[in-house]
Amino acid sequence: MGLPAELRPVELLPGLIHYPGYLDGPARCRLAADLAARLADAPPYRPRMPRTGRPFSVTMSNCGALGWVSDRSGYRYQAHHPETGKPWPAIPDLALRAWDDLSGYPALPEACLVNLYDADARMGLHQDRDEAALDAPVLSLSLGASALFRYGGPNRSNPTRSVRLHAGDALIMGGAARLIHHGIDRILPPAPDLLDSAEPGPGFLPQDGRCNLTLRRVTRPGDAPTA
Ligand code: MD3
Ligand code: FE
Repeated sequence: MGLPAELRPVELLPGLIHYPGYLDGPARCRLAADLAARLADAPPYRPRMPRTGRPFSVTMSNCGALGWVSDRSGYRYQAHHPETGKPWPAIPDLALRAWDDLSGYPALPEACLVNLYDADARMGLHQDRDEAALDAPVLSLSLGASALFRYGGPNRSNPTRSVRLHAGDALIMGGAARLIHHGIDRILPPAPDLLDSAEPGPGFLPQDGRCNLTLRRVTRPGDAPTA
């Protein structure tokens, strides 16, 4: 017996592990409710690309001691919301538990980036390398609409593949996969056969929208925090 086939972890690449349906319905519901409260305190805002100032198609917020932000001056981690100036709210407990369960990393995550996609939003192919703790994996949790996730290799020219990410899926990117290129090609429309049983939206998501949480260790454990 063991796990049903659709719940078995799949190693997409060495270090890139997909856990389909990692969060069950009640867990997704609780995480969404937690998140709704956090986002009331730290409202999603629309980041801009460095230099050009071009707006992202996703909106973002963060939880945790440090949040990832982007504006005309660049990408960085900072302790305060760029619009309210307030510290980011705490990382939802369920997300911390998932980190404990899946990361294998001996320190807590410091950042939980919240990406909100409407049906037309996407995220171009990029690497995550703004963290000093590149020995720590990145953990992603998906809520809401499904998405087509694309992943390649450490060089932009490496071949890419894609996989669908659904609500409740977890993805861990560590080791050899930590610096691979990746992105979200598109948000998928709700499956017609599931329309009746579709989960009620968590409130903060637009119709047919998607939410992704990425948990990261930013500083190397033991390093003095920077001002
Ligand atoms: C592979 N987010 O926030 S999560 C991001 O669904 C980001 O919102 C996407 O890429 C999203 O930076 C993809 C999956 C993911 C996250 C981080 C990774 C894959 C990764 C870091 C390294 C390699
Ligand atoms: Fe990324």
